[in-house]
Amino acid sequence: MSRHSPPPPPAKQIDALEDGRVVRAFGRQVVVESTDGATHPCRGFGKDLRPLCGDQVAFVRGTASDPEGLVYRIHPRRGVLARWNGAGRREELAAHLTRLVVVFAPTPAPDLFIVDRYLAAAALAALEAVVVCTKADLLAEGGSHAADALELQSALTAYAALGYPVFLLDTASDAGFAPLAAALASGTSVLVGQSGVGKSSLLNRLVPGAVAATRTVSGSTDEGRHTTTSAALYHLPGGGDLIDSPGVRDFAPPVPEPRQARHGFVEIERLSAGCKFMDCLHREEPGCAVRAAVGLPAPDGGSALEPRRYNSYRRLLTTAVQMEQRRPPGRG
Ligand SMILES: Nc1nc2c(ncn2[C@@H]2O[C@H](COP(=O)(O)OP(=O)(O)OP(=O)(O)O)[C@@H](O)[C@H]2O)c(=O)[nH]1
Ligand SMILES: [Mg+2]
Ligand SMILES: [Zn+2]
Repeated sequence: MSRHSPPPPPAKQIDALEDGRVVRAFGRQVVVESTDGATHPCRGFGKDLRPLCGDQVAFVRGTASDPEGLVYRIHPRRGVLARWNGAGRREELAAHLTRLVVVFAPTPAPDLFIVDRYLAAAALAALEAVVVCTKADLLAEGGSHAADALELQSALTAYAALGYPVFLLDTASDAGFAPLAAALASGTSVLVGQSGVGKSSLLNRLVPGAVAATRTVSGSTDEGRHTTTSAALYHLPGGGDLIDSPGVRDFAPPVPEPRQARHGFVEIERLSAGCKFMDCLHREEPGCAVRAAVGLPAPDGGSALEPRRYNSYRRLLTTAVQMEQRRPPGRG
């Protein structure tokens, strides 16, 4: 029996089983949306059943005497966002995703390594990804982060050159929201990024009537505080679903084995076809086409491989090697 299949529900409940989707999850407490659009507070049946936001489930509604419904079964997951948690284990965060919306901003100080790792997570899980730099108002002339404008613009240009749709927005103006909504109009997207970059503010902007809590003190540098504490799914008016997720301080996608780290970086994946050895990890190996390309000009005027991206790859590779060494033998 798979770990998602607890004992079957009592016979009298089987008739009442229906399919739904988890639109909010906090531990074992979840909210399930039935196919008629109504929402039902539920909990997982048995202590091991942990539904995720986005999960497709079979559940039974609550009753007048016990308003909490029960989720009996989680249907097979695909399109999963997962991370390596502090204990070095793979932890799944949201399911049935189509794409990641990777958000950064001039404040809190952007960590493009985290952006790169989310983009790697998307590629490793065969999800699409878009990149959003928000709080553009702070970059404008006279804005408090005008000095960072060039650097953030060039990061966006580099992501666009890699093929990612990029958006520069601020939640106080309308510009740029229609193209972003169009990019999210199919499937399920999830907002990810550092805490305080403005994910919930974007969500409130894209979903009329949504009241996702946002940090009240603008520009607060209290990075330890996470305003959003659990993932929640909303429906976009122009189509598509959007999940708001809690911000992070750091993030690492699970890489099944070190040689797969390159799959997370489109340009490294492409360049590695030219390496002398098929299992090249692009470190010190002779005849490595990836290392040879670092900082070289590309035909389009950019760089064949940005030194920062190569550094991101090397850091993820190091994490993958460490995780492999920590893994107990015989376990995935
Ligand atoms: N100047 C400016 N401030 C913004 C913008 N978008 C969001 N903010 C502010 O940034 C702060 C953080 O916004 P949130 O939406 O709560 O950020 P979050 O990414 O959801 O944070 P967590 O839930 O902790 O991960 C709030 O004070 C917002 O008012 C923007 O476009 N411009
Ligand atoms: Mg939030
Ligand atoms: Zn190589």
